[in-house]
Amino acid sequence: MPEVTKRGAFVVIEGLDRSGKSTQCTLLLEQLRSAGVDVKLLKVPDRTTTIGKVIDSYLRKESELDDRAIHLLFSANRWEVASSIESSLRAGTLILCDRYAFSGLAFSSAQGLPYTWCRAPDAGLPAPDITLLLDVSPEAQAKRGGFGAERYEQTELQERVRAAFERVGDEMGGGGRWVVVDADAEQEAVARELWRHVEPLAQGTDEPLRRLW
Ligand code: T5A
Ligand code: NA
Repeated sequence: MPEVTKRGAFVVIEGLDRSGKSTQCTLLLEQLRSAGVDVKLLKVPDRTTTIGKVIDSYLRKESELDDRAIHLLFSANRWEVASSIESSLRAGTLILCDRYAFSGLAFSSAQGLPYTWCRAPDAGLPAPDITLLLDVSPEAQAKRGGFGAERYEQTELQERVRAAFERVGDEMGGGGRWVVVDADAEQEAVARELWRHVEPLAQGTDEPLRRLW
């Protein structure tokens, strides 16, 4: 058996609601698989776990929770998968994740919780090698199927979330680890742009796995 020298890359797709994350994750998954890459797709929140079910009920407006309580549950829902992300990466599997801690920071700080408080519970999670932020304009977002059904899907809040993502991006700095992609474009154009950034990581990376933040 060949020795595994590179670990798998950790790729995160972030963005506003309806920015096309799930659509693009599916396309990327197919493209990676047809390139022979060992890849696993994750999604946070994972609504199937015990914690995820509480989150799901809150998002569907079937229950109420304090803003801080729901923030901590979103974070706990990531910690539930942290060790399996890490072991997959070490085994050479590419992890593609639909949303991550940046959503937690952007959505909760947009609701008015202090930014540094919001960051704290995710400190120590595996850090992505690249985060691709799908940036959709409020006009394009409102036109997309299903917008408005869930709790955070209001234009004014999404504008604050968009500004919060900008702050997160500024603090993540350069180095190609945070990339803003125009998600108003057609699906195929967005997919091509994502592939341009993901392809160089498809065969793994020699970089040590970092932690947030
Ligand atoms: N949240 C999440 C927090 O507050 N804290 C946290 O820590 C985390 C992790 C649920 C909510 O939870 C919040 C953020 C969210 O408000 P979710 O389950 O990921 O998060 O739900 P959504 O983000 O709403 O995910 P969606 O699946 O609804 O949206 P996607 O995945 O961005 O968009 P997608 O691909 O489903 O596409 C939406 C529609 O647009 C069309 C699609 O066909 C579909 O109809 N579309 C396009 N149309 C035109 N042009 C394109 N390029 C298009 N791409 C897709
Ligand atoms: Na949604």
